[in-house]
Amino acid sequence: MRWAIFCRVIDNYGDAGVCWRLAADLNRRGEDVTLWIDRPDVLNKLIDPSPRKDTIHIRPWPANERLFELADVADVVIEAFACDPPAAYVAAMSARAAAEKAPVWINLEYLSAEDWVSAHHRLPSPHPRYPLTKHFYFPGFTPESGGLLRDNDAPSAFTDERIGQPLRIFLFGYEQPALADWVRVQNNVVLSVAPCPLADQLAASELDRPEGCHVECLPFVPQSEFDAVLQAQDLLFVRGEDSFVRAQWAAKPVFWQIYPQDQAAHIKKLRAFYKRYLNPQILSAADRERFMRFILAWNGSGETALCGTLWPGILKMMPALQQNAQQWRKSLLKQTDLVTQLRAFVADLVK
Ligand code: TRH
Repeated sequence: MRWAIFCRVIDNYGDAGVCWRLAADLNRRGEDVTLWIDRPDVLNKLIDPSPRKDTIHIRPWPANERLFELADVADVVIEAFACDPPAAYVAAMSARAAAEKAPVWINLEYLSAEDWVSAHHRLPSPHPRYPLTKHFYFPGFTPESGGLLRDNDAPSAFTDERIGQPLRIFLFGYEQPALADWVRVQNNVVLSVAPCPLADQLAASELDRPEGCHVECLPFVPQSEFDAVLQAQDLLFVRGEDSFVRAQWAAKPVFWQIYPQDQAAHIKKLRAFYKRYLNPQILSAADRERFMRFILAWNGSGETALCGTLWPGILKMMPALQQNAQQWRKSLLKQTDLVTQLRAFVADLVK
């Protein structure tokens, strides 16, 4: 079938990152995919510069006056993150529905671990004016959700205890007020920082960095090489949505800086995730409580100084956090991945 994915980049890389990963996974499974994106420049940073092996058609977001024929309309339209496909395209979808058969219209939502997700997953929403129905698709961490993008099951090369070797910590985040408090207590570590505000903060002269805290600035690598970067680390400080999911597949302790939202909606999402992630069979109540205080402060909900004072206690939890990360990945592998579920859902809808 012909799939069309519509993607508007709000900011950062994640909107493009998720859509590219989705397009590539669908394409690898033999689907004919067109990705309409308003920021091809952002996408180009994610795509391998070498000749591409995929057959994905990348299209810049259509000009407003552009009209579409019935034949231009895909069989499956994926509206990523409620981005509103071009009006002319939706009108052509409606014309196709009237003339032959309505295309499947899926609204792919942002990933959330909150409980309400599964009750909304796959819900239909009839269009107010056109003979079209949009279905909501919610990724998630439970079998009742739409699952997670999992384009490779590469077993995580679990770095065993490299006694005495510096701890390797990956950093990819947003502006971080707690960074100075946290860096101050680092010792015998290598901070591998990706291009992001943290790299600039670490480079600032006024930041007092202990002798034993080394910084390695990483280049921005194509998405296909991103997993390997994560595999080479011991701890993963990630952000947003896609790097956050890749860190879970890497089966290393995940320190998530969630994309900030107003009215602290993001803190609810953060808590919902860690409630599932921190396994009571592996981490004591005291450990879980300490970890939550740290991660809340890392996400601006708590004193930034806590990121310094709590860190030694987090380090003591490391073996349990590593076991927790392995166990979490095993549990995620039990659920069907997003693209398998999505294709099955679409197959049901086109019957
Ligand atoms: O860049 P982000 O902060 O994107 C965010 C989130 O998607 C969030 O959900 C959304 O609301 C907001 O944008 C508008 O974080 P994220 O999701 O991790 O996306 C980063 C992408 O960049 C991801 O696909 C991994 C990729 N990446 C590389 O390919 N190479 C790199 O070197 C790095 C650092 C990232």
